[in-house]
Amino acid sequence: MPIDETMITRSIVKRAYRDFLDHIDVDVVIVGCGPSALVVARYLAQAGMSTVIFERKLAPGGGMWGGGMNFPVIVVQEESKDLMEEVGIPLEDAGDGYFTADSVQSTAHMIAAACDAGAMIYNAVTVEDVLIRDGEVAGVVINWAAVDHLGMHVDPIMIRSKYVIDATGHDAEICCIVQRKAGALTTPTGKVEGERSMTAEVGERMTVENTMEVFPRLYVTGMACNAVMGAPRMGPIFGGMLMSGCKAAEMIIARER
Ligand code: 48F
Repeated sequence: MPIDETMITRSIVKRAYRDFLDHIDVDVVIVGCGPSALVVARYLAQAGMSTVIFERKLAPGGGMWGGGMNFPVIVVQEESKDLMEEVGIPLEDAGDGYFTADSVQSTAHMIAAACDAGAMIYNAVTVEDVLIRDGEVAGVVINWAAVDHLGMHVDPIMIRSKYVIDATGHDAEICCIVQRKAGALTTPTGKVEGERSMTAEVGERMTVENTMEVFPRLYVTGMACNAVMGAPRMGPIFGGMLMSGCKAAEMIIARER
């Protein structure tokens, strides 16, 4: 068939505008697209909630691609094995309740599963602020990551949502913004407490325990939970990240019932 270049352009622009218009007012915005975001997005989309992820980098997947020090292998523990297997990730039994997976294969499967469930992922988009209405988080303010990167003076645009999830990892960026601009979080000091040094066992447990609503309609998942609550990091064991995403989805779905 003869190829018309303008048909390529027209097809991209038509579909991109249609999809973007569908994601301006949604149930859930997830900021950051690491492993915890991919789990929570999949469950929320499966539950019928309109769910959009904004990820600053070109590649969604956060810190999962790199395995441990770029050896492309991650570890999960027995309790989170199902969350890997249900999206078709092959696991190897490493003994004593530990399992390994290829980090690239795992990330690819998790991204595909979130998209297949109906979650929309926008890559190369930075969330730079939130909307606050009546003391609650009510959406986010976004811009192209390239605009942010180049320091161009271009005003952002706004997305409305019933819930925002901070899945930005170690920096807990959205919680930092909310604490600075909107008031106290439900942390001991009302502020982001800051992540503590590596203790894998405690870090894994606390990530799940710290998965919560930290400001009205702002939830936190994954590594950001420990950054916000002052708990340790845990390195390339990923069960806590996955279980945290699962818990955040359960909390929001239960609230919607
Ligand atoms: O850090 P990250 O992978 O999130 P996570 O789900 O997983 C943590 C693990 O990867 C690892 C670990 C495992 O034990 O400790 O670190 O908590 O992914 C966070 C994503 O958020 C993006 C960032 O580029 C990364 O891909 N991000 C951060 N801030 C913003 C953002 C922002 N303001 N707007 C958009 N994306």
